[in-house]
Amino acid sequence: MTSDAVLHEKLDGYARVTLNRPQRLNAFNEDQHLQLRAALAECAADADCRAVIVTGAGRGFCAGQDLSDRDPTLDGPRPDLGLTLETYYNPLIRQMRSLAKPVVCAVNGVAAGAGANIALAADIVIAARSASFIQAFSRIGLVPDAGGTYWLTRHLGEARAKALALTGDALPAETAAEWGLIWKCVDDGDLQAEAEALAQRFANGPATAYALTKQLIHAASTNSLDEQLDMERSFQREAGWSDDYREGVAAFLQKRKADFRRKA
Ligand code: T3D
Repeated sequence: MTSDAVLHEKLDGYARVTLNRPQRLNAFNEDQHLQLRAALAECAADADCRAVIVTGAGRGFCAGQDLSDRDPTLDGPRPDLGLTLETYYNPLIRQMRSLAKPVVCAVNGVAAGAGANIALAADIVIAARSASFIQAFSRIGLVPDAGGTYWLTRHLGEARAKALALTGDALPAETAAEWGLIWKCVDDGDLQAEAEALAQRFANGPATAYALTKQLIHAASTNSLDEQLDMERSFQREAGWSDDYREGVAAFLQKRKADFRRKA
């Protein structure tokens, strides 16, 4: 890998990972996939990194698969797109979901195709007012991937999921926020500052509780209430044994701000 298809900045307790192929609206080629995966793996392994921002360079967040890598009109066997998903997109989505740290996606512009669904794989999605989410797949004869049918159906319900997926129409960021597909929409000029403030807050927060909370919420959509109550009991037990709990309660009782980043 010789290009800078992904930029990885280590900041104060958190990292910013920027998709960086702006001339193609940060559409994914193999290089960008591999660099993003490597950056996220480094964030996962780095104890000083307690939250991650994913964003895009230039006027778009990500336009999904780089279609200039494909030419289905050429003679020869038809491409196996399932292989691309198996090799690149599915591991990426699983990596983002299982990262034991909050992932904030700052959607700086259009998020189309797999680009939209990669954004939705983050824990918290903040979008610039000018951004939009496009399930562009049907425009080129494909089905939503990178978790699109999962996120849309769970967050929006079948009616809106089907309409967005079948039409491929753009969903403006403001509507995405009103519908509960994303956390919030902010003025373009405020986007990066909002994402940074949130990541900084997570960097200073209780890391164990965040990691456990992510898992609980992921499990909630398929667990029964009984299963979820049992899981909460087990995870609360673990949280209660953490240094963060000790510090959180001590700080409360001493009427001071908790310092979760202190060295134990
Ligand atoms: O292996 C597999 O293929 C399976 C996996 C599939 C996953 C997928 O993501 S499939 C869906 C792929 N993505 C798309 O179909 C979206 C294609 N892009 C667009 O529809 C439009 O670009 C947008 C709606 C996203 C934005 O439109 P607009 O008018 O703001 O920008 P533009 O002028 O179309 O794009 C700007 C440049 O980016 C342009 O290059 P140029 O003409 O200035 O040299 C355009 O060609 C390039 N670009 C945008 N999207 C892609 C792209 N180049 C390659 N691949 C792209 N996906």
